[in-house]
Amino acid sequence: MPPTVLEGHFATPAGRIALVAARFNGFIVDQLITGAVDALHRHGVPADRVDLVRVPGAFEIPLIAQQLGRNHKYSAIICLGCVIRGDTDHYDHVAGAATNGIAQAALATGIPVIFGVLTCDTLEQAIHRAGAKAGNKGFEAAVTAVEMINLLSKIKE
Ligand code: INI
Repeated sequence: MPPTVLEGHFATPAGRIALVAARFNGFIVDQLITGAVDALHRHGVPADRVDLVRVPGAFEIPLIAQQLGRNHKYSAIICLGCVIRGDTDHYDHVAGAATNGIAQAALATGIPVIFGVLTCDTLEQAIHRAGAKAGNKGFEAAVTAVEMINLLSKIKE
């Protein structure tokens, strides 16, 4: 007897979706936003059900994601940013805080808080992941949000 498999489908999810996007490295992050909005639209979520919240940098994403999650207005929150390694260890602190904080926001609020933050060694790597050679991580983050909303609703049935 095979196990019962529970997984999220890609049907249009109910509710509003928030994008929390950093302004730092904005020319990359703007491409992630475009990808996320495109993926949501193609999964049946029109732009008027999407709110875009801008924050200064990736470091600021977790607090805002957590606050948005707490007000129960959104089915999912998609976090978008781009951290690029420099000459010092600043990168490690910003990327680490964003990564841990976003994971914590999901656990603290119980709603999907999706990690769409690029952490790259070079600008070229970031460009490749923002709509060039390596796809668009904003698009992928939005598809993950749709799957997770549907999975959460299924396991609550
Ligand atoms: N913020 C980013 O989103 N990406 C970066 O690459 C970055 N670097 O390299 O410094 C960055 N720094 C700013 C940081 O997120 C905060 O906005 C700032 O430290 C104020 O808290």
